[in-house]
Amino acid sequence: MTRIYLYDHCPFCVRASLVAGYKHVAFERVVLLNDDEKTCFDLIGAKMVPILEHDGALIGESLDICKRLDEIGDEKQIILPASGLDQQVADQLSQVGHAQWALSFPRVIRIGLPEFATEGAQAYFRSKKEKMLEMSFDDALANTGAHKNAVEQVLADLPKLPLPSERENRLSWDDVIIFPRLRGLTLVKGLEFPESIQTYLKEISSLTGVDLYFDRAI
Ligand SMILES: N[C@@H](CCC(=O)N[C@@H](CS)C(=O)NCC(=O)O)C(=O)O
Repeated sequence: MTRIYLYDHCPFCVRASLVAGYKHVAFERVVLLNDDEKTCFDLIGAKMVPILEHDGALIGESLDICKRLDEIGDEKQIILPASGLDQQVADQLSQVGHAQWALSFPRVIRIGLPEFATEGAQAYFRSKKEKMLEMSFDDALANTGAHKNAVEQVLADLPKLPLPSERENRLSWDDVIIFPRLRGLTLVKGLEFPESIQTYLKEISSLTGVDLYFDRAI
């Protein structure tokens, strides 16, 4: 039995979903409510997802989960090695980390995701993230223009991301880091992605079955 406990919006969980999808691992997808602390504590002793349960063993770190999924999945679905691009992109995006949070946190509770199906789950998330942002969700939304500009400048400066279609439809370990950091931005209506990044996101999405939020953007 293979089961992954996750939140749909969580970038660390997306890492696991990418590898599971690409490697054709059959698993039960358990989306926890964001305020469900008990399930996480019972499983791994901390309020943290993703959590992989496989053959009675539990793993609570996303990259360890990805490695395990790589081992148990379809061996023909090779994941190409990391090239350093993952770190470069992560560093560039970190320059606008706060603006990225300010764009995505107040929106992600409004698009009907299962982890926010109750008012309690939404309130739990809001309270944690408003502290991280040091501003209310209302203020974050009111400053959308400035946050968008900052993020768009960094997106425009990102290096060219190799496409799966350019390398026999292979996923790479760079993609496991890069795609989850960009996916959350697809729920920001009107945010301008360079054409090449849009193509990258769509190709990785169709290769792995991990969806994007463009159709629900607000
Ligand atoms: N080091 C962990 C980090 C995972 C993580 O930070 N997960 C977030 C969700 S995005 C979490 O569970 N935070 C606690 C919470 O949401 O209450 C990993 O890579 O697996």
